[in-house]
Amino acid sequence: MKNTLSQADITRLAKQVEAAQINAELITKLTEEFPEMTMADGYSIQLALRQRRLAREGVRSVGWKAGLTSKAKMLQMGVYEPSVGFLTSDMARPENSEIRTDTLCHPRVECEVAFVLKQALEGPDLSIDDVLAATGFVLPAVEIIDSRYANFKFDLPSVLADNSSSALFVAGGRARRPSDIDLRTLGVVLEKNGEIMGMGASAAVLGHPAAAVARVVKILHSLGESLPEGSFVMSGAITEAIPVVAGDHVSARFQELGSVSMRFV
Ligand code: OOG
Ligand code: MG
Repeated sequence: MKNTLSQADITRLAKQVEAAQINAELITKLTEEFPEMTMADGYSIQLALRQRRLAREGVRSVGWKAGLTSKAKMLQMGVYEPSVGFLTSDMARPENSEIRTDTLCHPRVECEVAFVLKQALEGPDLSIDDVLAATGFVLPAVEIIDSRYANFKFDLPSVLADNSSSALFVAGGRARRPSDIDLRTLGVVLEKNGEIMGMGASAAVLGHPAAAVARVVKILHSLGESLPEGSFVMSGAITEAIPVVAGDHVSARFQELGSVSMRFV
């Protein structure tokens, strides 16, 4: 991957995205100012953003998320390359809690299988079995994504710089050992206000959600990062993301893993 931006521009753009995230303000795609921006530039901005986040009082790293790992998501966003984004402790919300929408631009919810690692993972070429062997348990999760770009429209370098649209996440349901269930064939139903908005099966995510975790590790390897023991990794949305507004109640029901619910206020 090739970088085209100077360190000064990376820092300036990271501050610009950070301000948009904090103030829930939309910005224009970074590629309008820098049309030559590459994936490597996008990730350099994301890593600078992460350093700034981790420097805040009380914030610690929780793990990473995969993005754009299902056909439904790729088609919805028009971006056909899986990505990663970082997850920090300030992004976590409890199950069944009220989630404020006034701190977000235009939130959407996604249902994802989350992995919690009992062993570190590192390297460019891990298999599904490597990931499963290192997984302590899996959990159902909902990611609340929120692009800082107008109309949720972006290109790959711009969305990477915006931490792959990550905002908040809720994990819950029932923790299961990966050896006790077939992680490839889990059905999921996403409901908003009691109405079914999306449904799918976990194989929608790169054929197996553990393949998405292997992809996260491969991307992190190229960035000089890895997953330490204890990492929480979300494997990417199984269905399309669904917009939410104040007043909405969301439940993601997963076969074998129980459900995760929240209310938006
Ligand atoms: C990018 C993030 C995608 C997923 O699970 O596919 C993502 C976006 O759609 O805004 O988190
Ligand atoms: Mg997601």
